[in-house]
Amino acid sequence: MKNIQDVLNGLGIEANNPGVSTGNIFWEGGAGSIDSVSPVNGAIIARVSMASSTDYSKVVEASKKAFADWKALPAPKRGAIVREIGEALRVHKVDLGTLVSYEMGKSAQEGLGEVQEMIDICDFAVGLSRQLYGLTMHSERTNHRMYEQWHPLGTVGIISAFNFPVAVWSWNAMIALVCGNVCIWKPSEKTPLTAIACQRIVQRVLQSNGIGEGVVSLVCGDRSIGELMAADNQIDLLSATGSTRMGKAVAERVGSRLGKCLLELGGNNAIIVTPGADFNVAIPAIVFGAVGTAGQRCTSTRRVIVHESIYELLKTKLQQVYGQLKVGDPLDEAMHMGPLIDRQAVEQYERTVQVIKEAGGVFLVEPGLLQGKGYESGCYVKPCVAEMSEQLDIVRQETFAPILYLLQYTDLEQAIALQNDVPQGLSSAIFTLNIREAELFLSSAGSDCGIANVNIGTSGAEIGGAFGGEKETGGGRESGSDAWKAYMRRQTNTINYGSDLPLAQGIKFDL
Ligand code: UN1
Repeated sequence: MKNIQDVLNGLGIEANNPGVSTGNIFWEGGAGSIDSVSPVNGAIIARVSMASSTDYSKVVEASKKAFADWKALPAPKRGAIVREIGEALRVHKVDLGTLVSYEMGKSAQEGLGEVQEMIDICDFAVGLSRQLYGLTMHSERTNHRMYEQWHPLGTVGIISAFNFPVAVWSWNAMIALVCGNVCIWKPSEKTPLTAIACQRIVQRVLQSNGIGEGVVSLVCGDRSIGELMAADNQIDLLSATGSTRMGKAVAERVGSRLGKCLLELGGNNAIIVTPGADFNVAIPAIVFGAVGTAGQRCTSTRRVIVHESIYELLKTKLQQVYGQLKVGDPLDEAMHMGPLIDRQAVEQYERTVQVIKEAGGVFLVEPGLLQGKGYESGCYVKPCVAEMSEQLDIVRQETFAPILYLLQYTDLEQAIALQNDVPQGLSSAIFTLNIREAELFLSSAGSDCGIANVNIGTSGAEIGGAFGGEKETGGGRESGSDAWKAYMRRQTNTINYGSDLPLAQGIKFDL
């Protein structure tokens, strides 16, 4: 594993970092500064200055100026720039992945995986830049042609969360860019350094291609910057990832100006394990889903709904596997799980554990705070499993921590009802070798989530599909498939190449 100082040097991170950038130009924000603290060991990694409202206004102004030139560049040429960003990410993959692990706390493998996800979305976006297809329709009128085309929106604001500090930005930014938009990123205050590292990587690509200020901007700032974005008519689309509480505030504010937003909020993802499930795939899927990223993915597995006939067997297996899990320094490849993001997250974990106990939940794998050597940051907790006799309120809430709930079912309809009976609707899975069970789960009578998998866990989606979910998850779709349409405006065009003016619906209007 590389020395952290070398990683920071390789990414252009200094002791004090300007937190505002319009692409090539970086400047000190006027709203003080924050320290980025690693949950791995509690060390201050570096300092970042924060944007004031004046800084924000300057960035928006630059983005508005940049839009005219950027959208005039043919889409495949925009794609060629994104291709170079993908190449630059390949070069910096290890450094950026390591910084993701160090600043956020996810395992080294997951840090690398996150950068791979960025590279993949760049590749996807490059192909997409030649496939921003609209439909052609047959007009009901003689000598008329109808078609639709997709135009860029303008400035896309991106608010990202700490758990995927760089990948979720890239899903939005790379697609937005090939679609002809300019973008402004407000990263999580908990992970500003990975954002600065990305901006530096992009800066070099923009510079060498002579792309001016305002195409790709960064504003490190607190929630007041997010509020400015939500209220700002000049933000043509606001894509926000985070808690349901944040998403509701964004949706209300953006809605009141009839603006556009794209929300990717909380999940409360369940795996249904049927009597015929193959435990060799089900068990690792459950455990990776529950403890990967220390349970801090939107797609983390929070509930396992198990058929009564295999309940005891599954319990024993889970106990065995949890007993082997190693929690510690995520940069150490031998560890399965790193720390939570900060002590507030630990307090939330402890509060949830307390509520589970009070509600009569029985811990099959005990929770607890890890202390002593290697755990000095105070952010390490034990992944735990609680048996619940019913789906109580606490189970229906999303706690961003490695807490897994076990529930029993008797028939599949009941399991599906339990799985759907939560406010969130992001990801879901069933483990079965029975085609009737699988198809019922995937049918309209089955899972109500944006993602529904068979013999695959709830987390770890590929970029090629549209990512997002229903209900309190916010309804947005990002990443692959035709999610790009949210970043463009559709225009329907009807052209009359004849010398008469027939009206639609056969209406007569004689002069
Ligand atoms: C998130 O948790 O916000 O499917 C994103 C996954 C990842 C992305 C998760 N590819 O788990």
